[in-house]
Amino acid sequence: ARTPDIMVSTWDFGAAANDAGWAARQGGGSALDMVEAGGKVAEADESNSSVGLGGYPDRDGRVTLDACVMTWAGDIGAVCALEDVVHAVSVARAVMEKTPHTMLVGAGARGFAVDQGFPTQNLLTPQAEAAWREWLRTAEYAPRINSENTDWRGTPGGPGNHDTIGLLAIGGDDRMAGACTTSGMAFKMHGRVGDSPIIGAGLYVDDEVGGCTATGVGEDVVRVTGSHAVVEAMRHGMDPTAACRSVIERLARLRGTKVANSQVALLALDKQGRAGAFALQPGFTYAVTDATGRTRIERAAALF
Ligand code: SD4
Repeated sequence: ARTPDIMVSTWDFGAAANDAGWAARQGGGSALDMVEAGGKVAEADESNSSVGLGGYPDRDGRVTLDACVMTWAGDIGAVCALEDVVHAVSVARAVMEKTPHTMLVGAGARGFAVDQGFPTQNLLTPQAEAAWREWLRTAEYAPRINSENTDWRGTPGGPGNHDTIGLLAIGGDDRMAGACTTSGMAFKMHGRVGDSPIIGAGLYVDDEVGGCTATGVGEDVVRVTGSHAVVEAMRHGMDPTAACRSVIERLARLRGTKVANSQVALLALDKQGRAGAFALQPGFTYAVTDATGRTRIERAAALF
């Protein structure tokens, strides 16, 4: 029997993304259309300081976006350090659909996007610029993941619930797709790339098994190729929550006290339509929209 439509995405603001994804599905869109539509909502939302427009810049004041997409067929596309183009998820999709390659970075990604007709704009909002200038005053230009005065995202005061968005959907044709899009760590070194555009780390989809997406400290997600590890755990029989938990526990064993103040959260959806998540730290939430079209916010359990 086919799995009813379902869509999940990271954090509370995933609810608005899921609404857009659901509308895309209602309009006859595929699972890929669902996750792209959802990612675009977060990218266009200026109040989200970790994705797209309004994303906090790197330490040189440049907003650089990372994104990827993956389909049921194993098609993948990604962009890293994309500047001046808000819909990084759509550029990632274009890399997948319009090039023989799977990843474009920096100036090459921007040039490709412009050639494809994507509009350019300044992504640094006054609010993000003010946050960066404030950071410059005290941070001594030192890139850092955690400190006593910043939250685990490196953001002074912390953006609360605002973070990278990862999305997974099963569309009416019973096929799964996923997307992940971010502006990365606030005030990172120029050129730094985290997990979000890395297939296997920030996102992985296997249509036989299910998919996973990650948020949090990208450096730590990459260490365990978090999303692929979760999918493999599900392949060997774990449910989504247990699979996410097993990978978080493995990261904690591997890194010990080095991850004591870091956040990594994993969100998985299996091919039966079961969603689950697990995080290093408490506070990770995700949005689930089920076949009735209703969205609920779930709170993940955490190791610490
Ligand atoms: C990264 N995982 O670039 C992303 C960022 C994130 O704001 O989730 N935090 O490491």
